[in-house]
Amino acid sequence: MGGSESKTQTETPSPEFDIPWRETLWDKKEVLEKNLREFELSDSNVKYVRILLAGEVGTGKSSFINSVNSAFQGRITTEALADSVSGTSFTKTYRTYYIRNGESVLPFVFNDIMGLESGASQGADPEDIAKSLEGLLKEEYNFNPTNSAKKEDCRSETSPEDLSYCLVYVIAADKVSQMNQDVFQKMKHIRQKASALEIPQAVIMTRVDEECPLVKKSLRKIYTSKKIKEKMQQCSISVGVPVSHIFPVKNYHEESDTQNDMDVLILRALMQIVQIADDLLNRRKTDSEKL
Ligand SMILES: Nc1nc2c(ncn2[C@@H]2O[C@H](COP(=O)(O)OP(=O)(O)O)[C@@H](O)[C@H]2O)c(=O)[nH]1
Ligand SMILES: [Mg+2]
Repeated sequence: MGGSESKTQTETPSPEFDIPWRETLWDKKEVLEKNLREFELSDSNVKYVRILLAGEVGTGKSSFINSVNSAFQGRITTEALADSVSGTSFTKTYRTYYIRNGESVLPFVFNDIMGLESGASQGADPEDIAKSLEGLLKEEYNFNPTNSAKKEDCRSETSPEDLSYCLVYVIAADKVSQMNQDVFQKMKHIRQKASALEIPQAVIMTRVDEECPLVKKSLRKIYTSKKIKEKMQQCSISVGVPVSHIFPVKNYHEESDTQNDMDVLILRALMQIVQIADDLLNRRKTDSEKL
């Protein structure tokens, strides 16, 4: 009914908000970095808080760990070995990534868990993810999609450093729409486990440059891009994490030097996650003092 005609006459809405909906201090990278380097955990008996990264293969988990390390070292590092051909290889071994800080290491560490692929024969067994939340998986454990960890793969006793203090879902902005029901089902299972353990949850939304041309051109458009906000809202609904706990980043993937704006988003996301993790550490400390 003349719909197409009237459509061509209406102005296409701008892809951009006039003002950013989240404030970002683009020129405060040094302060952010310093605050993270000097971060003191609320329990001085605990050396570090463990952050568990979970997500499908190819979402940028390894790239995020590398990007965090690169931001602190001031040069591109690839210790966590991101796969250049996505979708084919998995992180099969459970290992801890430390970030060097001069002679020492920073008070937060990462684990990258094998993909949350759909289908029973793919990805880590949700039981294994539950075990890693509880700090039970031994270092160098090899994930196997058809079996969960056996007794010999698990610790009989855990120290506070073995436990996870934040569960971070890594989701690619350009793949949110294609995420499969199976994956959400697995996430739901893990979320229930994390909630039972009172472990806070957050989302790192990667590949924002692939999703939005404005952002590809300038990362500073991250919070004025309507597309990115829409993706974050979509993530929030599907994963069940509030938008306030979703942090969009662009990971290092083809750059040869570190860049201020990429570092700012990465360090800001990290700061929020470390604070959330430390809140749990603080609660556990207070609870144990009450006993
Ligand atoms: N353009 C772009 N590519 C990314 C970003 N993060 C990761 N990648 C690429 O996405 C692919 C998968 O990343 P990877 O870290 O191996 O994912 P993992 O399987 O979750 O560990 C690699 O080709 C990365 O270079 C990003 O923020 N932007
Ligand atoms: Mg990986």
